Order: sequence, then structure tokens, then C-alpha cells
Amino acid sequence: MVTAVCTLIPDNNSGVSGVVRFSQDSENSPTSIEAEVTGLTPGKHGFHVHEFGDITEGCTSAGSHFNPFGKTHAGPNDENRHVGDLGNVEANSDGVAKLKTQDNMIKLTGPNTVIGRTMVVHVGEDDLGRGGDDESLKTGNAGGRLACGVIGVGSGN
Ligand SMILES: [Cu+2]
Ligand SMILES: [Zn+2]
Repeated sequence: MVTAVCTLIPDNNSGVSGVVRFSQDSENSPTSIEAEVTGLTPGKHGFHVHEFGDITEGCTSAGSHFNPFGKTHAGPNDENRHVGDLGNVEANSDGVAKLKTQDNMIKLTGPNTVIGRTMVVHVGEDDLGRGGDDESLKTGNAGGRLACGVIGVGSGN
């Protein structure tokens, strides 16, 4: 089993933080993802793996959605999507979002591992590529970046 972990750190004093944990039994098995994010406004917030493990200029320097196969933006259940497209987390009235899912495109081993890349939580809801405009097919119109963190090797390996 391979595990990975990401501590989400607030960008521009957003007050949003969290932890994301990943585990994958073997190279071809789905990756389990568990996230808890706090300090959000209630509702949906875009949640993606971005390309670079670079947060030197805050979450902006993490670049675009991780997209090693050159696809357009979509949702986690779509076959054609960015690898990093995990859709949304949804915060309750206390501003806490919990996500527990499995994903077949997120890998923790091999050339397209997400370890060393960055998780980002957004201000707005990801429209999953169904917004009907160009931006929807790039970013899902999820808006600015509230928190991010580089995905690192987990202690459970
Ligand atoms: Cu994003
Ligand atoms: Zn995307």
C-alpha cells in the first residue's frame, strides 16, 4: 500500500485549512481519498490536484489542473477529464466539508503520481465542465484559491 498526505494551508488569510489523505493498494487499484476542510462558506467548493508542487507565490504558483493526458476539464465521474478533477467538496452550515471517495485516475505510483503536486480548494463551485463557456472546460469556473498544500509521501507506506 502507498499512502500520501496533504496539509491544506490558507491562502491570503482565507481561514480555510484542512487535511487530505490518500491510499492506494497497488498500481491498478483505485485510490481512496479522505478530506476534511474547515473555514469554508457553506456549499460547494472546487477541489482539484494542480500541476506543480510549487506554493512559493501562494496557491497561484501551483499552476493549472494536473492534466498529463491533455484532456478538457470535467467532473470526477467523467471518463474524459483532467486527472486532477475531483469535483467539489461541500461544506455544511459550520463551514466543514468532509469527502470520502475512491478515484481511478488519481495514482500514487508511476509516472503520473500526484505525489509532489498540489491540492487546491476554491472559492466557488466547480461546474464540472458543464457551464457552457470556455472557462468551464479549463477550470470549471471555480474561481480563486482559498487553500492549498503539496501532496507528500504518507507515513503509512
Ligand atoms: Cu483547482
Ligand atoms: Zn480540471
